[in-house]
Amino acid sequence: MSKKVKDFGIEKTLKNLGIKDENKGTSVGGKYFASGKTIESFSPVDGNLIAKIKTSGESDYDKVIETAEKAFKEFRLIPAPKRGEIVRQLGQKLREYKDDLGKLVSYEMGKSLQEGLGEVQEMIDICDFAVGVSRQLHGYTMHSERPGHRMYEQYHPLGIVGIITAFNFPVAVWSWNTALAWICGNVTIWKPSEKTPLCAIACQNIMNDVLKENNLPEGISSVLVADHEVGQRLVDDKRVSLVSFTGSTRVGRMVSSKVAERFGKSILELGGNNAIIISQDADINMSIIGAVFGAVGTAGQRCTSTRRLIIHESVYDEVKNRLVKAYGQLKIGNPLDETNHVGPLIDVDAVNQYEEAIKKCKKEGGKFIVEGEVLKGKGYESGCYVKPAIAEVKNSYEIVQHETFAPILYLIKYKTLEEAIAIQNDVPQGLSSAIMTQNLREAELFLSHAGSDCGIANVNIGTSGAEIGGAFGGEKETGGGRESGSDVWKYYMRRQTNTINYTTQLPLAQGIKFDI
Ligand code: UN1
Repeated sequence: MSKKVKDFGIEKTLKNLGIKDENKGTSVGGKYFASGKTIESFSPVDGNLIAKIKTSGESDYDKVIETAEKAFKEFRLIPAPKRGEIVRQLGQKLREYKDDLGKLVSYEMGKSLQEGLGEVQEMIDICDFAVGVSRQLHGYTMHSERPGHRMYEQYHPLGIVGIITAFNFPVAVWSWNTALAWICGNVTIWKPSEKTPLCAIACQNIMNDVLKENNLPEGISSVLVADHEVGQRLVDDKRVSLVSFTGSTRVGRMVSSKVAERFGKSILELGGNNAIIISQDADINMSIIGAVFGAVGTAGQRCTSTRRLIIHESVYDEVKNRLVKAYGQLKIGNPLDETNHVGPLIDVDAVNQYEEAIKKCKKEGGKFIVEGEVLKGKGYESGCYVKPAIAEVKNSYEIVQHETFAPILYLIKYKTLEEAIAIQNDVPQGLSSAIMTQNLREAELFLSHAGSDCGIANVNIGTSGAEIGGAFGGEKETGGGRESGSDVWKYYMRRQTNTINYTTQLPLAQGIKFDI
């Protein structure tokens, strides 16, 4: 471990979170298994090996599923508000571990410490939210068309919920799913990204304490650090009632069809290609802040990152010049150092994709007004640091239609708002969108049915940084799933309509007579 990183207290953080030099990749409650191959987690911050993990093998998988099935039989009998109490305790522990977990997220994934802490805050917030929802799992009551009958609907737990997450939000996405899945009476099995296994092990260690302190069955919470074949087993397994998948559109397409084939349920959070429209009536200061944070925050690796700016021709040059100036002031470096704005990409593969995208963009005619570059030299030894870039493009370029998980921002000029909205919608993805305007008519048109086709549409804020209270997700190739707030809990339950006859007759519906 380098001296620099020692200064940031990583060693202590790992110890506090129960991360050892060698870890076991499967944990069912407090029971650990590890019959698979060993993987290593390197930090993109300094390129150092953080720890080794012995992954889950074939035989571990069945043990996990069987323990989860057993736990479900018990857990579903616990009243929902009592399950909420378990989630409340998790939220409490996350408050205690916020600094450590936020720091681990920053060190293993590479996002800024502030964003790492923000991610843990999202976990705490979803726990609070889920505790409230645990007392509100309500269905409608309807008036029966038959006399002396009562009709209503209720929601029951599903069973095992499989959660497959990406590296970019290595802890929060688990919590959005688990907090709701648990209050709904389900048990969860988490298959985290192989790029951020230690974040997952740390979360599981925290949850293990909650389960132990409450004397609850171990199979309520499991983590499987394993390769994609084990992920595939979760997807194909009939015993897994719901698969919540966050990742690329390419993999999401396979997950979706495989789960549908066996009539399972899925929640898909796939790629985004998010734009901000900056109108002639925009507050330009706010627009610049929103655009820069949206494009370079998390080094452009959020699914909600701002990838396109659609700018009115009358303010185009002003916005462009101010962006160039703002990008010139960005400090790129160790994300644990709070004076830096931009940290590294997750790995060298991601750096290659960034370079590839720049090449493609230039080939299609894109004009870079802020050139991209892979940074070398002191502080950049991991090879994962890149310069955020800006290019003037046409929306129709193949590369602009594609989500590149890197800080490359595309500028597009427009004349009328209708044209801007058409450009904003003219991509395969439909996650997040925004308009910067002080004009009510423009804002309302953007939010209307003739406006943005995305799952998230904002006015005078950027595309990223969604609050947990709203339903999070998007349309088209983003997959149609919703996670976290609002009434999303319904995805984690099965719906049942009940009709009760409290008379001595058996009248049939639709006026049908059946006399014997
Ligand atoms: C993601 O990138 O997968 O809106 C999720 C945001 C965060 C969530 C992003 N709350 O940027």
